[in-house]
Amino acid sequence: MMNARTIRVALSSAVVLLLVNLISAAVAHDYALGELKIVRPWTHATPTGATTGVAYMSLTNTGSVPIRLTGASTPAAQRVEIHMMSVEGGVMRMRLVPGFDIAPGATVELEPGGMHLMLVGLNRQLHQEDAIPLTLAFGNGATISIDLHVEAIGGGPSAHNH
Ligand SMILES: [Cu+2]
Repeated sequence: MMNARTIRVALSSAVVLLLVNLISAAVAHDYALGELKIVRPWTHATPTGATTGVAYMSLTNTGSVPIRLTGASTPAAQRVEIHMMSVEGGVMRMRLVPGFDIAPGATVELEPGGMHLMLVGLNRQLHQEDAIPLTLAFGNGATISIDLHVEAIGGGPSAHNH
């Protein structure tokens, strides 16, 4: 039987565990590949039957030469496309691009309403709190495998429709 003291001990170890989890989650969200920093890669949870997902992250080039993202892939989808957003006649449209440069010292934000990675032909549902592996490929031939953290469903870019 638990008395007040054992409950307190149990509670404080739960708090410690929570902190440890929060810290490792924060660390796990950032990656580095040479001079490139990849911060907070994430995606939205998807409803049942969804065929596409969208991934976002922040890419910073801390080096002195441009870094070009040339593609991405994930076991969770048939392919990953790089999409730009543009406004044509007052309507937001997505445009497929083969890649983009991150200039020296620059940060490129992949974010709702802006540039993003489109997970086309999802072969599984993306559940909140899951980690979805994603491989990024660069112009110099380098690749890095990262995890997309799956955030809650909704709150996504309203202009995003497929
Ligand atoms: Cu798109």
